[in-house]
Amino acid sequence: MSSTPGFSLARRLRSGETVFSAWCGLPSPLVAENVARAGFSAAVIDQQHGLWDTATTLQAIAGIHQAGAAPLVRVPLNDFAGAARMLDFGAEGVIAPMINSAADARAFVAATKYPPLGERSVGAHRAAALGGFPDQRPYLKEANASTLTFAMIETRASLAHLDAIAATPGIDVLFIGPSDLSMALSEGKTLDAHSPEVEAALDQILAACKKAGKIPGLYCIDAERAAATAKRGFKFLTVGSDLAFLRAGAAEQLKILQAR
Ligand code: 3PY
Ligand code: MG
Repeated sequence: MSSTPGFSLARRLRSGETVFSAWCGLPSPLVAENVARAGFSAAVIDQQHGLWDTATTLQAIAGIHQAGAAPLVRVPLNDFAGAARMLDFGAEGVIAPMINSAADARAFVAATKYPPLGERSVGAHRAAALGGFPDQRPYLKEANASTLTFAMIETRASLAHLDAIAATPGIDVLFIGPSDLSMALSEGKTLDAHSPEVEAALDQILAACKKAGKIPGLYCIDAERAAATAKRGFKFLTVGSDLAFLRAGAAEQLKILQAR
């Protein structure tokens, strides 16, 4: 348990630090914890396309926290109530897919930030315990600043309303989903997270973040991509996935055996 109460990821990102995060889709708290233990600053539990249920998510949040990383949860589409619940479970941030308008952004903030920013309902007993607070009152005081909302930019509509989404008070990070964005920008013809159209959108989103004082984030297929886009100015970067790490590790060992 950390000696100073509270969460640190928001502070690190707000101070301009670059943060690399794991991404976990396998519904195993122990896998997520061990990936985090490799040294990532954060780990995302992906409830949108990953295989997590409520009980495994609850355990994984504690395991990732115990590993010294910040637990984050991507919730399913339009599940803002679920996002608030994940913050109550102790997530340091919540990622909402396909935020397509200022109204979407406001609804996300309403569910996940306490008054005066939003209308998050009080009851964060588990989050307060994980944060090392004696009860939820001190957590309530700092939760708007020390937990993070990630609005995913991954559709044509989200690009059309980019400045309004970025300007929404209580939205902390604009997080790009490059695969969905590539499908949207190619009218469904190409799934290519590194397409020229996506590359151009990255620059547009970086500029919107700069203008609005928000943190730019990007889903990256691997460490090469994360390192290259960190140089371009992205501050929150996810790296590969637990499944990809597992498959790559197994394949590498077999390759050695097959070469003999
Ligand atoms: C995307 O690339 O669309 C994502 O949502 C990343 O998982
Ligand atoms: Mg997506």
